[in-house]
Amino acid sequence: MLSWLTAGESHGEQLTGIVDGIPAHLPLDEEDINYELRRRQFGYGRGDRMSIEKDEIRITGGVRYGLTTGAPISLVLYNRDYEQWKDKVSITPTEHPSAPLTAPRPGHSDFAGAVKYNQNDLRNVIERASARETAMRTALGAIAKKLLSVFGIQIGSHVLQIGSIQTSHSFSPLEVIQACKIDPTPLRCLDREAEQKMMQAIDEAKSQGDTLGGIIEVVAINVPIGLGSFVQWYRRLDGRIAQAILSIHAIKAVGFGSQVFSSSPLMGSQFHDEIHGKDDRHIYRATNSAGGIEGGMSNGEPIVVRLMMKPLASLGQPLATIDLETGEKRQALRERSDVCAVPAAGVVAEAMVALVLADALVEKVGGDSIEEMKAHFESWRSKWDTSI
Ligand code: EPS
Repeated sequence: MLSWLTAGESHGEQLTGIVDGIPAHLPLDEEDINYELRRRQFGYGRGDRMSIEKDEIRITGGVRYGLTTGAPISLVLYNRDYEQWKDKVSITPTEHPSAPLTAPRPGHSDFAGAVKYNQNDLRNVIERASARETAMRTALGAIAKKLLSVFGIQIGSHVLQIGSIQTSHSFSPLEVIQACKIDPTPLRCLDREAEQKMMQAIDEAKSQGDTLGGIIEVVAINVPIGLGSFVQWYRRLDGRIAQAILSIHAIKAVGFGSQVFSSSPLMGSQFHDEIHGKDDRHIYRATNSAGGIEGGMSNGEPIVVRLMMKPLASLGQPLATIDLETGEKRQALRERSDVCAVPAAGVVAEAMVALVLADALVEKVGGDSIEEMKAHFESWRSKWDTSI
């Protein structure tokens, strides 16, 4: 229903994005997207690159006089760092190419990417594999968020753990959404005491030339019942969200509901969410262990997704590797890196969840214009209303 693609390299001239399938007449301006780009750039633990980049989108197609036209929407994001890298990433052949990089970094795409694409300079892998690409995903996700907001669906995220430091209690989806609307805290963590400790842990890791990962929770509220389907494996909403989340750089695990990474599994009778009714059409659950998805479909409860990010693989103190040209033992090449990008990954995960939910919504109540979509949405939702 919706399709989206990105192109461009980390230090190339620009990132490019296209999303196709957004209906006509959605109000959209560059600030809607820039707001999300600023959220992604922010966060304690980012490296020097973030002081170079000031991400600002250009919409180059699919919008006229502030409204989408139904055509593919194309986006451009310039890399400011390109000025310093022009020669190293030149599109045209150059007389003085930079020396090839041949010492793959463990944990990165370097080794398998070089073998797969028959590259003898790792730069040809690193540039596209870089997490810089998530800036464009965030921009595409901002358009999906704008579409979802017309139907009351809102998405937010917060940080639950960095390194070994965890938040001391959980927060409701509504609290998470509200917190995302006000000034962000340094790590986008709702437990201020834990956040201070997390910042200390980041400082310590930085002083040791090391990196830290963590756990993030993404929530979506007012998701209507019945997005996704149980009838084919590839239509299941949880499967679609999981694939989208795991495609984000450095994300190693994903699950649904607040129990998902818990070390003490509950009995079935404790785990599952009993069904209650307020009146004949307002069904609700007192608990949400399912994370808002049962049988591959949204069940009307908030969608709760948890994801685990590994510690970044670019280390100040590089690990052992083999030089692919000489076969000799070496230390992995040192690239400039962030110490911790967990808060930024939360914003990227919101974008990916938004794209999947927008895709599933268009599939369920699609139309070529917002007016058509709204009419389909209202007639379908009039049966059940679970909005909060
Ligand atoms: C990244 C390495 C760093 C990050 C970058 C992702 O970039 P550089 O090598 O230029 O210092 O800052 O992330 C971004 C540029 C971004 O916008 O998030 C990597 O190797 O993936």
